[in-house]
Amino acid sequence: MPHEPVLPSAVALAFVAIALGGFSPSPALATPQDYRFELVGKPQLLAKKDVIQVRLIRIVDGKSVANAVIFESTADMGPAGMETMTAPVKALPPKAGIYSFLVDPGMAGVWALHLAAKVQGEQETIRGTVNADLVK
Ligand SMILES: [Cu+2]
Repeated sequence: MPHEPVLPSAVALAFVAIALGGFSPSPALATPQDYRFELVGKPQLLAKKDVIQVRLIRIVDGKSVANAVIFESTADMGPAGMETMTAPVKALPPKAGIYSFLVDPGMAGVWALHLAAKVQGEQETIRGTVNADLVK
């Protein structure tokens, strides 16, 4: 029986371990370890309101999470230096990993959409923010 070389696969595994372990998320992420929210496309106008679409990305594999429950969504103009200016946000039904929010901005400009989500198998709440340029 030929001698099976085990070394190559062991080396490959070690590389994977180093690649995963060496990953350090940027300090700007609201959820330090595993996830981030990402804007999808440009916000769309709908009856003088804006529809913002986001995806929740699992950083380690870059895949979008389709079964998150986003239970909190707020908007403010923090990115434009107006933290106290808020806007009503209505969550729309999610579709294929895309989470949509209807925002009624008091003025045009860059708005922050703050989100809090529960993901199956994760103990902690996932929090994040996306900035979106909204029109009025
Ligand atoms: Cu403002």
